Amino acid sequence: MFKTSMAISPTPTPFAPLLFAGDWRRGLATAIELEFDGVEVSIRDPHDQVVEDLKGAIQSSGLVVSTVATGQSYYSDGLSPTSFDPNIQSKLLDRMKAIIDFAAPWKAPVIIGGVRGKLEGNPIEQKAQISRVLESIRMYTEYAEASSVSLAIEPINRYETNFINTISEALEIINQVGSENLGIISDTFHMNIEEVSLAESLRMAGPWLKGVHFVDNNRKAAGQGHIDFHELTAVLSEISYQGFIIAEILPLPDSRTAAKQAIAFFRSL
Ligand SMILES: [Mn+2]
Repeated sequence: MFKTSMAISPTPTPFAPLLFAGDWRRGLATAIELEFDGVEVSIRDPHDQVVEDLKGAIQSSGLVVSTVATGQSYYSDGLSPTSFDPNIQSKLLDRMKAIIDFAAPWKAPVIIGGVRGKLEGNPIEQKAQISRVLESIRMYTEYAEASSVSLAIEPINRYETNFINTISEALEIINQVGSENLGIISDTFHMNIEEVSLAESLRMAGPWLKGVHFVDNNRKAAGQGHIDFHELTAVLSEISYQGFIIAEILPLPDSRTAAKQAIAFFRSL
């Protein structure tokens, strides 16, 4: 049986696959009530008091932080390591360090998903953006090493970014960065759009796999669409996956119902 987690956010977000966004007390209470093992926390500004409050509450809850998501810095504040602006780079580095500190007590992997932004301009400019991203990831991983935290690149589908859509593209980046504490978070919603075979690409992620967003093709709870999760859990067993299966799902029809659907399905696997 895999450890289970659901993704919450202490801050309200625009349309996003997060439960109880802006109401972490209800999110955490629901995760405890439904007996999830952990929560994924999506953090915008780690210096917000609400993040400190949430950290304390999780520590006294008996739950753990499975993973930490960082996309809000880009989606809400436009901070991305592709930027040529040193002020943006240093503001983001400061945030990533504080997010790594947040993750440290649980050694929870910190996700490099939406935060990496998008490549823009001509091929020469895009090459420079990729170099800046590689350099930034190196800095994040170096900082995270001291607290045994990993960073994890999440491939995201082409309609949301033009940079790292597949597991094999993420593996290429990992190879170029060359840090021991850099891996992959795979997300079955994105994989369903991008990968030739979900099972094969999950197998390929194998030893680098730090987390799995188990979410259906319609971004609802696993089991509410047509992805074959039984096939995928067989692969996870085969690769001796020790991490969490995480419900990073749309709050449909509402957060509580979606969380209940997710945990019921996870238990059926
Ligand atoms: Mn995801």
